[in-house]
Amino acid sequence: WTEDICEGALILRHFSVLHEITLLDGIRQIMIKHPFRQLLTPNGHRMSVAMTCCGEVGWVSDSKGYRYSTYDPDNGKPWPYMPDNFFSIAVQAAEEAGFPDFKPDSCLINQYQVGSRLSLHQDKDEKNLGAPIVSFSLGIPATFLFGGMQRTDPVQRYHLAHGDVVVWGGPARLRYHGVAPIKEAAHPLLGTQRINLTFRQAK
Ligand code: MD5
Ligand code: FE
Repeated sequence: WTEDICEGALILRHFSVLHEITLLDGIRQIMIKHPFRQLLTPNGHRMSVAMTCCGEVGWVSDSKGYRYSTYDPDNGKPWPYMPDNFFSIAVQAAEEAGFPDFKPDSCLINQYQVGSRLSLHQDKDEKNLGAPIVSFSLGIPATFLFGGMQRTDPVQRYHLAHGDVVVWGGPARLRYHGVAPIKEAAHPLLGTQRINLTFRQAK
């Protein structure tokens, strides 16, 4: 079922459960050539979340800043092709949420271990801010922090479990958000990690 967060944002509970094997197999193949790595922020802090990408462009961070890049700065190789079934599952979720024209060209794959967190930020490096971001949660649960248009605005908390998909568009697209430190837990397929996939129209 669906749960409204605000105008433009909603949770499709359990949406990707029936696609879990497809998603995990795709992630495994991407990881072989482009392993998860903890990037440095422009301030020189190592992120607690580890990342990799697929699609035409991938999100990267280093001392030069945040940006989308056509290649993995770790090894100079282009990002792996976004699997066709990833693309169609993300498009289907966006449609269900009321965004019929979503054409993702980038998928950021975030790996959270117990204790990993993502501090409040806005996603604004994408060229097309009119397009939504479609986010898939797999593995152990997280508390998602949903703030306002200012970093200091109060946050609402949402529990995101394996299979939940969130679509962030319209006026929600530029809200501050983050992930609280992941609590110890285990998932039968993923063990003690959470994986989040975010599909974006970044180019
Ligand atoms: C996560 N990832 O759970 C989240 C899910 C990221 C990130 O935040 O940047 O990789 S995506 C949540 C999101 C995207 C765009 C807008 C909003 C939330 N929002 O308005 O709250 O790893
Ligand atoms: Fe974000």
